[in-house]
Amino acid sequence: MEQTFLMVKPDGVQRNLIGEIVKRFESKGFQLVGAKLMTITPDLAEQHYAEHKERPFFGELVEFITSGPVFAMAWEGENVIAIAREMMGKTNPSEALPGTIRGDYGMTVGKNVIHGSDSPESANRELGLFFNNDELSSYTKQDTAWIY
Ligand code: IDP
Repeated sequence: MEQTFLMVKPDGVQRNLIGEIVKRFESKGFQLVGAKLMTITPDLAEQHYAEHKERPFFGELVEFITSGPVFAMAWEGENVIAIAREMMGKTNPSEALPGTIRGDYGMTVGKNVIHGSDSPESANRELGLFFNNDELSSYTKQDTAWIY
């Protein structure tokens, strides 16, 4: 079963959106396998966003993502990486469709509420950056047979 890394960013935590966001992925049928409230260090932020190191907004991005606690999550399910990206909506909330998380709750690209891995490679890398193996639970939920 595929896994992805999702994270409620500091703006989402401050705006009391943790529950709403968890609810959307639970209701869809995905399974939570790990989660924690944490404050990202500058070092972890730079590793997480390494692909953007040369971009003009990199400093701003690192400053923002370390500015308060985030809610880091590992989710599991068929095709969860791509489907979670669809549920998040476009990077710029002004282009994100209503019904998506960014479309419903975001206003600017700098404060777009949620992060989600964009490929199996980044999911693997990001899960490894944020979680130790013993923080992820492998378990069978009773409703699985009613979802697949
Ligand atoms: P994604 O989060 O949808 O995968 P990426 O292109 O990987 O989008 O960008 C990472 C994050 O960097 C975005 O979620 C957004 O918060 C921030 N970002 C992207 N472009 C800009 C920009 O032009 N100005 C400020 N922040 C940006």
